[in-house]
Amino acid sequence: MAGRDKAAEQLKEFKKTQVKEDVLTTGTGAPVGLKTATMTVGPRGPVLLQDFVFTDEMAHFNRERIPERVVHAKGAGAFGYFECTHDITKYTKAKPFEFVGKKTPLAVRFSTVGGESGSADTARDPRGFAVKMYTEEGNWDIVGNNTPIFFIRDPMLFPSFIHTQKRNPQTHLKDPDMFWDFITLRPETTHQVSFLFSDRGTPDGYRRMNGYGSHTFKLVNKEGKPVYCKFHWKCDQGIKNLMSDEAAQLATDDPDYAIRDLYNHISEGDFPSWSLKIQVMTFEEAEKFRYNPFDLTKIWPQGEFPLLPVGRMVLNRNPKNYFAEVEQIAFSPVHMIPGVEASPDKMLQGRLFSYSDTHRHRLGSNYLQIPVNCPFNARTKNYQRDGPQCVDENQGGAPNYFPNSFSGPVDNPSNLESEFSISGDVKRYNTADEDNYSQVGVFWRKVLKPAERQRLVENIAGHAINASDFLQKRVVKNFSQADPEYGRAIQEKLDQLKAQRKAKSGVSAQL
Ligand code: HDE
Repeated sequence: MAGRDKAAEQLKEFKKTQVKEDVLTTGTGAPVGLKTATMTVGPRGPVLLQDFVFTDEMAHFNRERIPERVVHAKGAGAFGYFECTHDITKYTKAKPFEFVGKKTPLAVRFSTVGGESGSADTARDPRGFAVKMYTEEGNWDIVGNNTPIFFIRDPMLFPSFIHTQKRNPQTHLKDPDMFWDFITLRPETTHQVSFLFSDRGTPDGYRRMNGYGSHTFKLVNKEGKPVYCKFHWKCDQGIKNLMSDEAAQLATDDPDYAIRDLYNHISEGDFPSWSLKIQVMTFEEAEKFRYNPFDLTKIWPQGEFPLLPVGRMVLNRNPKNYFAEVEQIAFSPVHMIPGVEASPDKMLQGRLFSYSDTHRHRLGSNYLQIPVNCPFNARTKNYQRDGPQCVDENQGGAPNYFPNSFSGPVDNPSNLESEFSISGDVKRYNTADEDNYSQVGVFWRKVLKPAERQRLVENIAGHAINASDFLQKRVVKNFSQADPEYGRAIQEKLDQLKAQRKAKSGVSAQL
């Protein structure tokens, strides 16, 4: 029918693939005689407990929901491949970069961050950009965002920060006081907040945005030599953002706008792609660098650390089943492969613990056996056994202890991580004042065009106007420290909005 897109036609497409209808069964595979009526004593009930067709269905329904992700609950997934286009073997022995032309299968999940699983896709929010490559040496996840930076630089603050983006514990409403209180008490957030309230805070779907590994990682080559690196996924479709009013309109007209856009484009054979680029910093350069190169609130200037081309990611398959392949996909920054290692970045280190921990809670301790998470291009051979929902062959008769004399899997020093030395006094270092404003000033003055600066100011003021007066003062003070003009413009807009509100309430008082 005219006007119906691929997503709307999905069930008809399914029907075409069915040569004849399947026989309906219970969960145990027994054929069902009548699906529309319970088994009762007489036409008015009661229902018999022996009705397995009913209890089997109902008991499963009662357990359909697993916990949604505590952040990044709403998302879209797709599958495809990564193709290496440039030789970077001098930096890394990681399998996807083994030779030019090599293709590695992958899965991607894009997401919003703060909203629940039913929230609107066009909300002002960072976007998750998580990639899982199924390599011959295990699964490698780059679990990034559409921003090269983040709000905080110490993982201790993450749960509190997220609470301020979510709902007030009493009102169950989003709370501008919570939001701006935290943001202005922790000024290291200023850089990412400026990004968030700029046009890039409302991307036009998931196909029109960049992705970033964001953290500093280590690449290690065959000789065991490491360098530091950052990953950039540059959108081949070109970046496109929604204006605030368009985003707000779509939130009511089509809250699933980004999921639908991705699904339809892939269904129609218009496969989105991203070019992978890296920045490289040697250990010597890192040692001498003028600020902490592991600080996630700062970028590495591209003038000093140019982007090097590496390859291309293409998404050419939609999920066959959303729950199986997207809701259950489990990314973790700790899922690394030989040739890619962690840097000392505290935020990355915090995440190395957090993700697999949440998966064990959300999906169970055998989450790596779920097909979409299973490293199908490698083979899992280890000494882990049993646990809830063990659904593979549980490594059969192989020994379950190490070392052993019965040909169980063995380790090999060629797979050892690179060595590094580190020293320092053990203590809790307060990082609150580690230059929170220089790069924000550059963003304001050099990156944004005048019209973009104006929209940024309008977006910040339009949100902060709903916070308490003392917080509005702190907002102005905070952004003034990045650039006096930035703060002044926010103050001016706040005054304007206040005057408008006053005039409006005056008019309604006269009515
Ligand atoms: Fe996450 N984050 N995060 N995050 N994150 C999760 O993992 C966490 C951070 C990101 O599509 C959770 O499976 C901590 C930065 C993406 O499934 C959780 C810290 C970046 C996704 C978690 C951060 C991200 C998540 C929630 C600070 C970009 C969605 C459910 C130390 C570089 C992945 C889950 C998907 C999801 C923890 C900060 C990206 C709770 C502790 C920085 C794309 O584990």
